[in-house]
Amino acid sequence: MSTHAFRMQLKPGTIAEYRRRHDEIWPELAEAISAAGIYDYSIFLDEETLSLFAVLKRRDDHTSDQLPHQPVMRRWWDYMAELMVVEPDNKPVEWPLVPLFHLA
Ligand code: RM4
Repeated sequence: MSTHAFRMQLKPGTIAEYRRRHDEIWPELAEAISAAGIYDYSIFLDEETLSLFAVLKRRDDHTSDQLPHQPVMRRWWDYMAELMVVEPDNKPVEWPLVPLFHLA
């Protein structure tokens, strides 16, 4: 297992809608994420900057590289694109976060 973290960015005025859509996350998307070996996945919001901090765990045999090729992932990204800063193909821009400290 390893912990992976990255930052994403919301567009102004989207917090409530972003939260609502995640409260109602599509079961088939949750299943695809879980089948890729990802678990304990949280997203935190900095209300001042609208930065989103994603923190998740990946099994050693995870296949998260394959997730962008899954139709359900692409549908979700298309659906979320109006709320987030995205790449030209609607994948959210992900800025890496560097691990600095961990107290187990
Ligand atoms: C986020 C973003 C991420 C996805 C989560 C579930 O808004 O689309 O890529 O992993 O939702």
